[in-house]
Amino acid sequence: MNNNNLYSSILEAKQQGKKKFVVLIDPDNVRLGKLDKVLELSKSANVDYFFIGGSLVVNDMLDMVLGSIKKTTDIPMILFPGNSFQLSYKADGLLFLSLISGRNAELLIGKHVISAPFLKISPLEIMSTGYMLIDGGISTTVQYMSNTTAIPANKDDIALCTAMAGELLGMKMIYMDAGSGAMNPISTSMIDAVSSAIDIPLIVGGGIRTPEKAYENVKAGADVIVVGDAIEKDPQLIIEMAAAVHEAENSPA
Ligand code: 1GP
Repeated sequence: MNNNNLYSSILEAKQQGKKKFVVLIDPDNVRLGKLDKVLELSKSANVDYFFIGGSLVVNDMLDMVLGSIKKTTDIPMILFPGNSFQLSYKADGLLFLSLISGRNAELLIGKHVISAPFLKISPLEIMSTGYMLIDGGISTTVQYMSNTTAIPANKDDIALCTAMAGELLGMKMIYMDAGSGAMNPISTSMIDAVSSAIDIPLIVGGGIRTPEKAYENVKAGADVIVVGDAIEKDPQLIIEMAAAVHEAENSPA
C-alpha cells in the first residue's frame, strides 16, 4: 500500500489552521474543451486536490480524465468513487467511503469487503472516510442511488453524533455532503456543531455556488471545501472560490 502523504498534508493543514480547496470532476459530465480550461484555472488558483468521481460514471472516461490531469498539473488526484467499479491506479489516492448517515449495509461495509483485496495491494493511498449525506432540499443522484435517507438539514445533533461515531470507529475524515447540485448547501450551524465535536478533518460539499458560501463554511469549521457543479457551469469561479477558501486561513475569526 502507498504512503501517507495525502492524509498527512490534510492533517497538517488542519493543525496549522489552513484550509484546502478541492475541485470535483465527474468523468460523466466532463467535456474535453472545458476540462482543459478547468485544469489551467486550477493550476493558477492553487487548487489543493482534485476529487474524481460521480454517482454513476456511465462512460469510460475515468482513465482519460486522470491521464489529462496528470499531463497538465501536479495537483493530487483522489478518487471519490460512487461504486466499486470506479477504480484506477492512475490516481494518487482514494476516499474509502462508508455511508455512515444511512442504514444500507452494502454501503456501510458490504462493498468494502469486495473491494478490500484489490485496494490492499493497490498503489493508491486509501483514506477511510465517514460519508454523511445531509438533506439538500432536492433528491440528488447520490440519495436515490444509495437508497438511504439523508440527515435532515436542521438536525445538527444527529449530524454531530454521527460524525462522532465515525471518529470513534477510527475513520480518518468526515465528509458531509448535501449531494451534487443540492438546492440548499449544508448550513454553517451544522458545520460549526460537527467540527467542534471531532478532531479529524471535516470535508464539506454539495450545492456550494459562491465564494462567500465557501468562505462562511471554512470560517464555521470546515477544513476542506469541495465544489463540482457550479464549476462545471462556470469554470472561472475556481479562481474566486480557491482564493476565498485560502484567504480564510489568514483572516481573524
Ligand atoms: C458532491 O460534494 C460534492 O458530492 C460537490 O457538490 O457538485 O454541488 O458542488 P456540487
